[in-house]
Amino acid sequence: MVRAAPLFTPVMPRTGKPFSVRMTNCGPLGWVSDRAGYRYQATHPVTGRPWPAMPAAVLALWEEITGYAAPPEACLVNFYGAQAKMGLHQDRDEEDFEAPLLSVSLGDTARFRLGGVERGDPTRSFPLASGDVMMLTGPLRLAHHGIDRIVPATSTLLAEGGRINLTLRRVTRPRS
Ligand code: MD6
Ligand code: FE
Repeated sequence: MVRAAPLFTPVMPRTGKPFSVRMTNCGPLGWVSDRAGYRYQATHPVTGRPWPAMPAAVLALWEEITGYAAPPEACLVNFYGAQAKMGLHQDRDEEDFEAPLLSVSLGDTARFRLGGVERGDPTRSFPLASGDVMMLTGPLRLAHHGIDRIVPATSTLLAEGGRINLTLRRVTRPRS
């Protein structure tokens, strides 16, 4: 998949500061960030090509865990080297906040931080290890969250180390 849609380095809106995490996507829509802002789009920001299809196993996992009536439209793939982290944020670029968010962690363990809907709410942190699947739904759908750090050499899944996280999202409101 990363052969068809290479990892790119997103930058922060306005400032252009690069993320430490590299990204790609699969599915009909992909999440991107550049100086113009955060958004979903149907094509890769560097190659201009449509994102590769979502693997059947990923669609099946969404169906099994979320039971949501419509399939996910975006699978964001985050790649973390040993030094990468992700600041506290909400996932709120979707139209549909009714749909859960589903994440799959692969490779080295990460220290995940979870807060509340308000930015100043208390936070707690816990490890996400390779194979962990986490759903943010209900009152946690809009909770702040981030990755404090990667714990190096905690998995042998990726030959060169690091961590991959898949985040599956429904972006548009399914029509009823
Ligand atoms: C990560 N995850 O685990 C970053 N977002 O690398 C997220 O930003 C995330 O894990 C929404 C729902 C679940 C998540
Ligand atoms: Fe997120």
